[in-house]
Amino acid sequence: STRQHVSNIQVMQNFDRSRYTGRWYAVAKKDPVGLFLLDNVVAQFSVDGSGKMTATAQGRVIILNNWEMCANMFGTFEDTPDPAKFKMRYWGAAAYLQSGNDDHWVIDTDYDNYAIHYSCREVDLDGTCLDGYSFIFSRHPTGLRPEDQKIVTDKKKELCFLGKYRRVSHTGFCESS
Ligand code: FEN
Repeated sequence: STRQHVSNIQVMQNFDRSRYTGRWYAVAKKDPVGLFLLDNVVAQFSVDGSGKMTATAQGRVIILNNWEMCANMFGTFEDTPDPAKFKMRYWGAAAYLQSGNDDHWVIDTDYDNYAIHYSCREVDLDGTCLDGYSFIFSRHPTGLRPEDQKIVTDKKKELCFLGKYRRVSHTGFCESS
């Protein structure tokens, strides 16, 4: 397969942010370089009265001295001319969590079962993605339905992240907080 130019990646057509609201369970992720969420990742998207999208995310992290913590992250989204492409400013509830500003693209979703998210942080001189991350989300805590798995595999190939995803386990670690 050929390497994909970030600018050529197809995103969700006519993305409808209100249908995207609510809870999404990460079932797989491709990690970026550096600090991130380990597992038990659950995201919650909202749209406020003025139509602005916001989100929260939880996930397990291991900080100094092997302390397991549940990280509570917040994100606000800035619109772009493409309705499926956002700029996300994110930060953590705790000071030790890194904050940043990432692209946030919705590649594909049926709103009711699966969603494929993509974020390239660093584009190489040749236009391909050098460092980025991606989440496969499900509405179901049990994972993707068999009928959605082929769609997701095809999209992973398009993003050139096939084989780089890891399953995200849900052990209930973040459920008490
Ligand atoms: C996303 C969608 C919903 C909203 C948000 C999302 C992105 C979350 C990100 C999390 C980053 C976590 C970090 C953790 C960290 C896309 C799910 C907001 C981008 C950076 C450590 C680990 C160890 C340590 C310090 C900090 O900072 N972890 O010692």
